[in-house]
Amino acid sequence: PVETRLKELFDAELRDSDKKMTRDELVDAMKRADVLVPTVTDQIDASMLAQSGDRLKLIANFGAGVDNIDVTSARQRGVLVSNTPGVVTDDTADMTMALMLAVTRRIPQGLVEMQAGDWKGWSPMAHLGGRIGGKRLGILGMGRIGQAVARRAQAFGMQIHYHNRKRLRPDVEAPLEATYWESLDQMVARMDVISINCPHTPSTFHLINARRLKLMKPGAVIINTSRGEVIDENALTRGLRAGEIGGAGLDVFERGHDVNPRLRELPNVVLLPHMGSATLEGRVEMGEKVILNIKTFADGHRPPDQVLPGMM
Ligand code: 8YV
Repeated sequence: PVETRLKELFDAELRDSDKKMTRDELVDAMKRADVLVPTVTDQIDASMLAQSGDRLKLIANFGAGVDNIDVTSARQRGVLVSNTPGVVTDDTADMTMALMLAVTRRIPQGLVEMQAGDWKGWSPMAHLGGRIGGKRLGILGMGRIGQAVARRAQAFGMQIHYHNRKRLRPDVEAPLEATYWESLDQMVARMDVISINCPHTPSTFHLINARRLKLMKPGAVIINTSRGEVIDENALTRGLRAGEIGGAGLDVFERGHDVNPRLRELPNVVLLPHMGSATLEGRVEMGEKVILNIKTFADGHRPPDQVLPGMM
């Protein structure tokens, strides 16, 4: 569908979406194309841009996060960058809640028990998890997705707290009844659940490091549907193994799909293969956004979702 539209509209060379392109293949594509459509697994760095020649004019990222692209180098070379914001918001926020409930209500444990045919029947003290209603949720990054998580969590009866580069405007914050924490340390120390919803940038890399993980309340849970690099994954694994952290729900990892094997062994951890935005509807809308960005650019205007250096 999106592929057919791309072919109809442009002289498009389609890739095999299941196959990761090598660095050389990407550079080769960048040399031959006016527009490149990378996904989260395609790293476009400064040296690749330098090798790409003068033809490439737009990198229309298939995804909201642009940490796979060196946006500053692209800008310096006059290559525009666009992304697909908005259309991944609700799906990613839904998955954040799904992970939160999966960890706190022990859904995978129940599933495994049922699949193994091990269920011996109902008993009052079996399968007990923790209730999220009434608990404090600390959202790190109160952008579109963070706010969508806040709205959902509020409906579940959670108390909403957040840390962000800046406090939300009252007209946005008021309906959310969210408490702003200027100090991330102070927020981390007081939350029952922490949700990572900020982009990965040089200033958010390992924002949740060993020191901050140690500040977490005993038994608190951390959820990440943003980018793995925001958490020091080794330190998180140590904290979970030591029982200092109550649990984790992770959709993203520090080294892409190379997941720390120790994380996989932990009972209080739910891992998902980066599927936060993976709905059919969402993927179609992402494709439409990419097409709109390319079409607008081809018509001589700035793409509506242009990303500038420092914007994320
Ligand atoms: C996508 C995402 O699956 O939008 C993002 O930033 O991480 C996901 O929605 C991925 O980026 C596709 O390239």
